[in-house]
Amino acid sequence: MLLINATLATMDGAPAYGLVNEGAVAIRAGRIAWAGPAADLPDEFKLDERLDLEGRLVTPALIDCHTHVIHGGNRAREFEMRLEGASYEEVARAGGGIVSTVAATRTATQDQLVADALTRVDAMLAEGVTTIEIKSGYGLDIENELKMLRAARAVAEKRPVRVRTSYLGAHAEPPEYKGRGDAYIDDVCIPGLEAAHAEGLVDAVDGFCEGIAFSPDQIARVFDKAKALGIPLKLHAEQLSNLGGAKLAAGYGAMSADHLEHANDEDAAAMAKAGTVAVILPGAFYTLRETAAPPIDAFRKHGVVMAVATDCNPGSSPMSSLLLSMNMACTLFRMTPEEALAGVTRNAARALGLNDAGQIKSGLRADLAVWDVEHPAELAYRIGFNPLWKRIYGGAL
Ligand code: DI6
Ligand code: FE
Repeated sequence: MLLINATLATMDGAPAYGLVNEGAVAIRAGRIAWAGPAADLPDEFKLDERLDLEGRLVTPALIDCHTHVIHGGNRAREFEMRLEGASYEEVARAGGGIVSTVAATRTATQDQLVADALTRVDAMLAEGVTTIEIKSGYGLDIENELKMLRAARAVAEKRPVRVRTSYLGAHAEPPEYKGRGDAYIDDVCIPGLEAAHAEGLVDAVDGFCEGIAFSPDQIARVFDKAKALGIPLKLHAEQLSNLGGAKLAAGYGAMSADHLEHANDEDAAAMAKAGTVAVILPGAFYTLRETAAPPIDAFRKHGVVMAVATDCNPGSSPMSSLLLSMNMACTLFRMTPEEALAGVTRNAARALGLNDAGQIKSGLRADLAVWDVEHPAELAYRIGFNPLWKRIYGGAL
């Protein structure tokens, strides 16, 4: 298939979105065979099947690189409590929060979890997403962590989407291990990781390094096991306080450290040195009415690669719109629209360790989004408006 009459935002690292006016994209066998100005199109790519985009904008398809889209139930009641004045941490300490989603996730069947998640996944696909990262972390016992990861894999069988899983056994202490975090890590989290890995369910290992979750020492034990198994790492770090999670993640060569509202200049320097991507999650900042913003200037100064994601979860970010995340990253954190678009394409791919997506470049997967807009800044600019015209997944419309 040949896309003609296209404006391309290639996001290939060239300045100004890598914009190409009057561009063309040739797609063969699910890959981008050629992309560039139509005037330069070689004869061998003048394919018969053509799609005239009438000047519309083509970007790499979007990648949501941090979600908890598989979960049981919802936390609308907790939303009400927080509006009445309770903080996220108070709700968590009172047995609500993550632990209440754990109860709902444990009682749901795998099929129910998938069906429930598909309503949110469909909203993401409708905005041009073709790759979604999905975490476990609401099972918190071996069987239910496996159930969540199997449900995540099943999403990719039900919909045309690529799923990357992250094992998040170190998300919270389940009620039966309350106050016994070390025992939970040894008895459940690490054996659960081994079991999930043996079943081919784990693309990355994640953790929540926080006062209401696990300490850097506890996370390090999970990371040591992941390293021994050869699994790449990610970490929820410095979301509500600075415990040294970003430095820990960088020290282990993690693919990403996520949230980072309380990260500082030193953390940014360590992440830059390690090539650890900063995943910015404005939906959680907004929902929890946080006041400390992630240190975007420090990330820029040190050259930390920045991604943007929804953090779609029932508590701190009940949001399934990646376009809204882009808008929030700009308005709340003063990221530029170009940084936001790179954050959900090229840099999101990097946060997942994918080198075959996130840019319009020959050889990469033909995962593309066609938008009814004139300029790529419009994608971050409008609020609650979806200008997607067509989504192309592996070369198929
Ligand atoms: N940080 C978050 O924002 C989510 N998990 C995490 O580690 C929140 C998960 C939840 O509240 O259910
Ligand atoms: Fe998260």
